[in-house]
Amino acid sequence: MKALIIVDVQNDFCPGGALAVENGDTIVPGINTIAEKFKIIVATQDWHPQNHGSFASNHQGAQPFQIGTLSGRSQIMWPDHCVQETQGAQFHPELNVKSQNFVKGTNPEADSYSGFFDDDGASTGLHEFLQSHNVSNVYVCGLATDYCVKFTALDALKQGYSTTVIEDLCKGVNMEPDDSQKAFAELREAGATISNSANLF
Ligand code: VGL
Ligand code: ZN
Repeated sequence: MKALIIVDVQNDFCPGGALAVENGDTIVPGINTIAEKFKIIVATQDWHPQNHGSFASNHQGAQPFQIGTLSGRSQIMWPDHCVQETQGAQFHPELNVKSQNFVKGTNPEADSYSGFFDDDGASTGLHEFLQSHNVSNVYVCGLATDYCVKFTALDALKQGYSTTVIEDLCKGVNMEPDDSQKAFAELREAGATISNSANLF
């Protein structure tokens, strides 16, 4: 079985949001269209408590986009984003897809770029859900290419899924201008297929 994984298409990652990805909203119509090709559709949702340790605001003296530490691991200090129950954490209003949703980043002590496992190794339930539906092939799209899309697709590969990343339906943060290109290269290296929504299957 094939499954579509829609990563973090949430208001805070779209223009006007707290951690806006340039043109992040422009992928929404394309996701709505390809969703019609899938019977199994899952969506991940960054879903942080206000005291989350990835927020610069929760570390004395830290500025957004600096590197700090969280639970002994190197951690980018992000602006507050996707706080549970806020408008910014909601899916983009034009995302018009019925999906099984999985939240991540709920433990204040661990970040979770991956939709499968947080940095402490705790499962979101996504892997178990896909297994229970006999999914062997996943197609990944969403926000952001260089963080949550990348780490979700890398974990999918590690779990043994045949993994395709839909390049035109992803947008990146690009703290460095070529971060998205580097992410696609790394994913290809790890065994992912990088594809286009126009010729998926
Ligand atoms: C993300 C940074 C922090 C993402 C989530 O969805 O790519 N990036 N939290
Ligand atoms: Zn986050």
